[in-house]
This record gives sequence, C-alpha cells and structure tokens, in this order.
Amino acid sequence: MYSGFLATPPTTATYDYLFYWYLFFGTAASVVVISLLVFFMVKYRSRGDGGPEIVHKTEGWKVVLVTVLISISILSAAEYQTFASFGNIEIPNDPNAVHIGVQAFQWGWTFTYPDGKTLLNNLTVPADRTVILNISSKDVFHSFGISMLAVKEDAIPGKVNQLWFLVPDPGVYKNAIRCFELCGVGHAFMVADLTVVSQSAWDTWMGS
Ligand SMILES: [Cu+2]
Repeated sequence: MYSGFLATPPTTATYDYLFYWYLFFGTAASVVVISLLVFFMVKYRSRGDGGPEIVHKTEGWKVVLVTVLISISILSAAEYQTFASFGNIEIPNDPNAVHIGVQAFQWGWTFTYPDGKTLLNNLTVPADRTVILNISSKDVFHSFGISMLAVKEDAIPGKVNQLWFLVPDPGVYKNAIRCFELCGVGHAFMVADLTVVSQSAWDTWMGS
C-alpha cells in the first residue's frame, strides 16, 4: 500500500491503472458468461418429455460473428492499453534524473550516490525528481524491489539492470526496500529504508 503518499507516484499509478482496467473488463466478461450459462441452464433445463421444442431464432454464423467482433475489440483495447503503458515503465530520458548505484550483497544493500558517497541499507532520494537506479550484485542473484512504488529488478553479478521511480513528497519509509530472490539464510532480513528528502535538503547533502 502507498497510502502514506499525498500524491500517487507515477510508477504505482501506471500499474494501478492497468490492474483496474483488466479487473473491470475481466469482471464484465465473467458476469456476461456466467449470466448466460445460468440463463440457458434454466431455459433449457430438462422437463421430461413434455418440454417446449427448441427453436433456433438466429442463424449460427451471426452469433459467431458478433461474439468474435466483441472479443477482438476488447482484446485489442487491452493490448493497446498495455503497450501504451510501456512509456511509463521504460527508463525515462530525463536529463534532470538522479542516478544512484545499487549493489546487493549477502545480506544487504549498498547505495552509491552521484558524488561518490555510499550509504548502507538506506536509499536517500530527492522528492519529485526522476530517480534511476543502476542495480548489480556483489555475489549471488538478488532482486531489488519497492512494493509501494510497484518497481522490482533483478540484481545480477556482472550485469547492471535499471529501474526508475519518482516519489512526489518527502517521507521516511522503513523497510520499504527488500530482496525478492531467495539468496541465503539472511534473505528475510535483507531490507533497507527509503528516505525521500526535499530538493533543498538533497542539494545540501550532496554539497556536504
Ligand atoms: Cu535475497
């Protein structure tokens, strides 16, 4: 949950939007299908020998055509919504973005800032600014994730994976970051805090 935020971070908003879109059409489709099933079960239930004769009022191909057209429309719209969202998921081309290095290890996280400073298990970022993380691992496979921002990326030795996010408002989020790849006995405790500071506090810290 991200209920602590005043404004919804764009990464979370993207996934929420897609989730509710699929939830709406998935629910609508199930309501139509289950209603028809129940309706026909009742209408054509066994009445012994004295039941009404079954009459086909519509030619079969018309029903098939309409069903196929409706299915194609909904699936095409779903595909469009999904691909349109990719623009918010891919790493943005933002010259003002802050790049931070993330090194996973058994069992914790080292964050390296633009000025060379490093912090252990504390990711500090400026509010309302694009943050791009360059994620790698010192030893085994790990996975870096922040559930409330709906972001996650594998941390692989010898490889750098990127993810991005933006948090609109300052705040401290305890244990918001955790490892999502079983990596040894310390895995469950492989957490870190996310500290979001104002732009001026960030500038002061970077200058110090
Ligand atoms: Cu782990």
